[in-house]
Amino acid sequence: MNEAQTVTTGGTTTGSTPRLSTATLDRLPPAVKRPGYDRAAVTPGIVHLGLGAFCRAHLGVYTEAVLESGAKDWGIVGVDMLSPAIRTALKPQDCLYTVLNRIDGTDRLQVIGSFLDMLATGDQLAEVLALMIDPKIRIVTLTVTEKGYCQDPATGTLDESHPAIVADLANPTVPRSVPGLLTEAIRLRRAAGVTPFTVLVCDNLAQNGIKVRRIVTRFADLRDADLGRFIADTIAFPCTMVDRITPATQDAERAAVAAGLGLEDQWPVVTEPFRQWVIEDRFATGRPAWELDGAIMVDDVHPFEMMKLRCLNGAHSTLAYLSVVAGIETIADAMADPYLPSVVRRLWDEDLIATLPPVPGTDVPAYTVELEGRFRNPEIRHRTLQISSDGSQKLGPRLLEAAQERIAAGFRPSVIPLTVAAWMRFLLEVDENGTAYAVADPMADRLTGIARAHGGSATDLADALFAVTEIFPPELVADAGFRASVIGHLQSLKDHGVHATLAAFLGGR
Ligand code: CS2
Repeated sequence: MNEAQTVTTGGTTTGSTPRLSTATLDRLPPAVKRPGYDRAAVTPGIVHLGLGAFCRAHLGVYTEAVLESGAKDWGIVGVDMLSPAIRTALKPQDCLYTVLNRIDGTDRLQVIGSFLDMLATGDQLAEVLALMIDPKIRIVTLTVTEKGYCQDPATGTLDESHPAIVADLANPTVPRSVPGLLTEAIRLRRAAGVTPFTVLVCDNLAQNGIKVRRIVTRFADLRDADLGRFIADTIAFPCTMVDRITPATQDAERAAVAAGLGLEDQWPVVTEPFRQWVIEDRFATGRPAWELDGAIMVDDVHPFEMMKLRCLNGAHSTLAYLSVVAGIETIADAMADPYLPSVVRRLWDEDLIATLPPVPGTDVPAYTVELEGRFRNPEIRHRTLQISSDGSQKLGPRLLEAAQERIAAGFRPSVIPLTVAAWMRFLLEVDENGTAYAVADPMADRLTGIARAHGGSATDLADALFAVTEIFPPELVADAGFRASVIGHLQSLKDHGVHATLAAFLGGR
C-alpha cells in the first residue's frame, strides 16, 4: 500500500482506538516522549515546503529540541505541495505525529509537536502565500526532492521548458512550482516591506543552496529582471547536508506505533537512530539553535555534502538498481546478499573516496564502515524500489560527476559503469523473476520508451540512453572506456543476470 492510500478522508477514523491529539496526549504511556513545552505559546518562525516522511524525522526532530529548550518563536508550518494527503491525515491530530526508532527490537517512540500547522498548496495557496509574507516567518526550509526544483539535472540550471515553469511564468501570481512559489512569496514580501526570509534547502543536491539560488534567480529574472537582481542581492540560500534514512511508512509500522501509544497515529515516521545535519551558518534574520541537538554549523558544507551524496546516496542507488533487477526488496536484504556488500565496498574504495576533499573531523573510510552498519539495519525496511525512483535526477550528483573526475585524473571508474548498466537494465520494467514494476521518474515516459525500442541490444540501448544529455554529460560518454564498460556490464546483466554478473565482476579483480 502506498502512503496516500492509507489516509482516511476528513480525519475521521472508524477504529475503536482513540486518535493522537492535544486532548489525548496525557493518555500516553510514560515511556513515550512527548512535548514538554507549551505548544500553545509557540509561534511559527519557519515555513517548510514538502511534507514527506524525511522532514518529519529530521527538521521536525531538531526543531523539537529547540522548542524544548524554551525557544518560543521557531514553530514550523508544513506545506504539502504534491497532495493534501499528509495535511489531511495530521490536522485532526493537531499536527502531532510519532517518530519510531527501533533499536535492537525495542521500540522508542517520540511524539513531535514542532509542526504547529499544516497546509496544502493545492487548495490553500492564498493562505500559504499570506503566511510566507508574515514577518514572523524568517526561514523557508525545503524537502521537495531533487525533481521538485524543476532543474535540468545535467547542468543544475532551471529547466525553462518544464511544464510547471511554463505555467508559472504565464500565471506567476498563482504558482504551482517551487521556484514559482518562492519567487512570488519573495515579491510579495518585498512589496509589503518585510525583511526577506532565508531559504534553507534540505535536499540531496550538490551545493544545494547555490544551485537553488541560481534556479530561483533565473525564474525571477524571466518574470522581471529587477526581481531577479533583488533575489540575487538580498536572499540567503545557505547550503546544507541532511542525513537520516527514513523509508515510506508501512501499515505494520502504523500498527506498532498504535500499540506503543495506545492511540492511533495515521501517519507516523519510522527512522534510523543516526541523524546528521551540517548547515552553512548564514542566516539573514536569525535561526533556531539547532546545534543544541547536534546540528553542525560550519562555514563550508561542501566536503560533508560530497561525502554523504556520493558515499551514502551513491551506494544506495547502486544497491537499488541491482536489487530491483534481481528481485531483492530492501536495502537490508541487499546487504545480506553474497555479492552486493562487496560491490558497495569497491564503489567506496575504488571510485568514491579518492574524489572527496578532506572532511573536517571525519575519517571517511570509517564513515563508510558506519554506512555499512546503517544499511544492514534490519529494523529499517527501506524498499529498493523506493530508492530507484528519479534516477534521471540522482545519477549525476551521486555518481556520474565522480566518474568524470576519476577519468580526468587518469583512472578508470570501477563500479560506477556497473551501476549505470544496472539502471539501464532497470528501465526494462521487469525483474529477473518476471515481475513487472513501474519506473518512477519525471523522465519515465521517455526513458522507458527508449528501453522498449532498443531493449533487444545492449549496445543500442546504451547508445540511445547515453544520448540523453539531461542525464549524461557529453564529456563522460565521449570516453570510450566508460562506454565499453557500461555496455559490457549491460550485456552481461541481460544475458546472465545480476548474480552471475557480480560474481564475474568481483572474481575478475
Ligand atoms: C535515498 C535517500 O531515496 C533515496 O534516494 O538515497 O532518501 C537517503 O535515504 C537519504 O538521503 C538518507 O539521508
